[in-house]
Amino acid sequence: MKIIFNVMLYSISIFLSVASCAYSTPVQWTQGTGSNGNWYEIIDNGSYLTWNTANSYATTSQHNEITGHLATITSAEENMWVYQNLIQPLMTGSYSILGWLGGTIAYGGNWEWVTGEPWSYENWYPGEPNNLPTQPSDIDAVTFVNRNISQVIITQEKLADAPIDWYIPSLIISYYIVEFEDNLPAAIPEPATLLLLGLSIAGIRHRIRS
Ligand SMILES: [Ca+2]
Ligand SMILES: [Ca+2]
Repeated sequence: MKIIFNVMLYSISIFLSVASCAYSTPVQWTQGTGSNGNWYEIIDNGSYLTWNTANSYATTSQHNEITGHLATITSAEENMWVYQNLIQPLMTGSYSILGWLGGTIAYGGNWEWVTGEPWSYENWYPGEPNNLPTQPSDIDAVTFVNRNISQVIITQEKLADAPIDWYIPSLIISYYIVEFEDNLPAAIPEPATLLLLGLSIAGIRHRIRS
């Protein structure tokens, strides 16, 4: 009997999570300075989700046969366009809209976008980033911050950092923003890959000479 009850509970929780997950329609950035033709979508998971889960959902989603990734905000224009077209329309109640983006930082490292695009634009909310990794196992990620408390919007198009498993009941990160682009720059090889590549080229040269 207990097993059946557990199965029922599990089924109900799956149903609830599916039913509360709200998909929007991807919107294309076609006009204005910096417009890149990419599509963007904000998805409300309906409940707390970690950055890893959001990243996995984003990289397995497709639009027009283009695979998505968590959005990368690499210019003031992109920052404002995403804010005005995806986030602002949702700011109708006195609640927070916190959505994962595709930026992370590891302990002792630098901020990186999941696409390998250069980290050259920043638009931090005052006081951010303030959750930088303090342990070798820590990774933090970047999120849009839009808190609308008591009908007063206290933050707008700014970004903040948060631990990838951030969970505070009053400030749940339940959204994630996906970007679909088919003109991604070629990924920059990791230093270790470059070293291996260099060694194998050296090996080929050696064999050719000998
Ligand atoms: Ca981008
Ligand atoms: Ca923070």
